Amino acid sequence: MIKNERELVEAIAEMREEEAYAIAKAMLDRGEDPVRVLELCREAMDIVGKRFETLEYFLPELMLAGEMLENIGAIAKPLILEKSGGAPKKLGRVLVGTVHGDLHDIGKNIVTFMLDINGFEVRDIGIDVPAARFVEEIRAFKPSVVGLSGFLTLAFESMKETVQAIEAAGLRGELKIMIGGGQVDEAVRTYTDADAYGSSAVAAVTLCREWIPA
Ligand code: B12
Repeated sequence: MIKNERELVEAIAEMREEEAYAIAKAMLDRGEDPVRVLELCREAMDIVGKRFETLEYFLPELMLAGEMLENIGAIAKPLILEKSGGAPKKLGRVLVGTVHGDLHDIGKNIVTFMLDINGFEVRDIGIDVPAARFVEEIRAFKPSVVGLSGFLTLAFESMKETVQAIEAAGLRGELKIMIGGGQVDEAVRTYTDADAYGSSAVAAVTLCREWIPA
């Protein structure tokens, strides 16, 4: 990690809000990759998360960290959009939501944004979405891919239930299911029986490109 990248991660992790915005803005003004800037924010979130676990930080710090990420995202996203040249929507439909019991949505929002600017027609159905609602939305929207997001450990159970509900409704054959969010890995994919997992918004785009050929 180069010097100003490390400074950005540290400023966020140390809750130096104004400094974090100033560094992020300076990096973007210099033309550094906005996707990389978001990735650095995510690394900072991991540090914040660890400090929360060890009781060095509490809920206000989690909230401030989330706010910083959203604010930096608001400056980075238009630049990502500019670079993409505003792709036309024609590739296929993707339904995205955070599963039941989980309110974390910053990652999901980045996934939705990246899919959108890469030419997919995305329907984002929000947070804390019960399995039955996913089934209803699939029937109405007819997506080729469903993306389940979740950060909490309990989200893994909800992801599994959602995959089972989609299967029980007879819809599994018509679509692919991808999962993602902080701690999701291959073991969680196996547990939930999803088709694939993605560790970033870029991975979500790659999976959709694979499954929905242009
Ligand atoms: C910000 C934050 C919050 C904010 C959320 C704000 C918001 N609007 O989302 C607030 C303050 C509300 C919050 C609340 C809570 N939180 Co919180 N939070 C975090 C924190 C610091 C950052 C999360 C984040 O946004 N990361 C950045 C995003 C960009 O990363 P991401 O979600 O992983 O997304 C990327 C990829 O994973 C991927 N991706 C995401 N979704 C998908 C989907 C698909 C299909 C694909 C392919 C890819 C993909 O793409 C994204 C971009 O690259 C994490 C710590 C950490 N390690 O990150 C804790 C953390 C997730 N929180 C935690 C906890 C415990 C809580 C609370 C229970 C705290 C409490 N006592 O109330 C509540 C839970 C509320 C609930 N029911 O959901 C724990 C979870 C522990 C666990 N194992 O379950 C963590 C890990 C902190 C910790 N280490 O203890 N939190």
